[in-house]
Amino acid sequence: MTDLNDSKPVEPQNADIFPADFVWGVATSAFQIEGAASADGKGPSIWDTFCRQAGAIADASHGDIACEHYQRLDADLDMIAGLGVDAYRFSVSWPRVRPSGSGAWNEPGLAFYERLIDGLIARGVKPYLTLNHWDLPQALQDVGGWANRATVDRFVEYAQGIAARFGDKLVSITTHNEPWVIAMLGHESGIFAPGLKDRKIALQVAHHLLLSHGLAVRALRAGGCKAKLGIVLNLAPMHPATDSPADRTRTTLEDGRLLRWYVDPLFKGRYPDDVLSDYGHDAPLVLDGDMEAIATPIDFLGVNYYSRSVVSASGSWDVKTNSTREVTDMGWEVYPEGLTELLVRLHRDYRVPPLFVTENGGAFKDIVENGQVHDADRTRYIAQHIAAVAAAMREGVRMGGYMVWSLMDNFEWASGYEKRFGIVHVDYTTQQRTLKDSAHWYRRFLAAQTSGRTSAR
Ligand code: IFM
Repeated sequence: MTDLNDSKPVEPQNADIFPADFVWGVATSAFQIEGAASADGKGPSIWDTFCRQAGAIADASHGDIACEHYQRLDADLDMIAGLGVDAYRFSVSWPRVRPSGSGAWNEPGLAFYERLIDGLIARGVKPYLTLNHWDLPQALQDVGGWANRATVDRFVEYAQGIAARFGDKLVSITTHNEPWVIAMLGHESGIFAPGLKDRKIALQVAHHLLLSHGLAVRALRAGGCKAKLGIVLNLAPMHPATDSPADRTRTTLEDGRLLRWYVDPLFKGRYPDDVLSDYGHDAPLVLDGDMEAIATPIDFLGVNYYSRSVVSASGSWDVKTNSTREVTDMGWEVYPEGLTELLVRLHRDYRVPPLFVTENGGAFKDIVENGQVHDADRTRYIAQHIAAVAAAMREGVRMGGYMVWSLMDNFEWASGYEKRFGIVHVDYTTQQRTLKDSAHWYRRFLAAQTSGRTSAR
């Protein structure tokens, strides 16, 4: 399966492991690719605002143009279909469809997503929609953003509006992408929008995100929505740097902050006691009924996996000096067995519905040579992680699908356009798309899967 030689066909060695209905996909998000930041009535999002803050983005860039996906929709849909994927995971820009986050809806914005969804279906690709991939309408931030409980109600209305318009056509709706990132990077460290630095606010934001997720799922179900409903978390196994009690204790706490703080409420209806007591006065205000709402059953859990974390009480473990592994351009250690470990743990410790790897991929430095990008590092990364999913399935984990992050190079948040995760290269001057070797490999791998499925029947 990890045959990376372009000239040889990829052997479908996993055709017996991945069932015929296993969903293979590619993923993107609205702000990172669409551009058209103020076209056709779109309102500003918190990321439009954040990008204007001096020093916020490494290359001082923004999302005004990005990959011009808004203007190049049809060609991009052809490109997606050409990869042979089953599904495309994309997000809706809330301020494109409801510019102020409340009040009037914006028909041209809705029409764009209608074309996207219909275009996918016409090409035989399943639409997997995410409601919130971080681009909150700025108008809602102006009245407190996710720290304001009223935003929970606005989100439920937004979810209902999208489901009413597109619900019948969608295979899957994700409420939030990576609530930990929104809460902690956006409100505690402040390195992401909206750029606040207050842990108490961050934890209230995390609670409101989880609450809005649960209430939206309830509302969509009550409205008869047929799409599968779930949430996507960024997770990583945490390993202690040494066997010392201090490192191990710290690892348990960090695991609680990243994983258990989200997975326990979703599947056990409570926050973990050890983390709650560590947060002390910063713990969020939780009202009667909130935890029951958060634990509303879901149809799938999405896992975004990139690497493990190694934790030392003193903060002294550094990937560059301590790891013998390959490291991506983000400085993240390539650690595929961590994905198996994580999926198996979720399966064993929680009553989880089918799991999807909703994002997985690597940023590597790419060189375009004669219209080709020989990204053996990225290809290897993806192949190793698909093998890690297969290993989890062999241990009994119920897996629904796997999606590469990302379809194409795009705006990598605080890193701007300097980091490239795409299996398709984007020349930001000409907007030319070039399939990298990893895209060709993925296409061949999927074709081999399909023929494996066909011949197995
Ligand atoms: O680009 C991001 C994506 O938006 C969310 N998950 C992680 C990716 C890589 O950093």
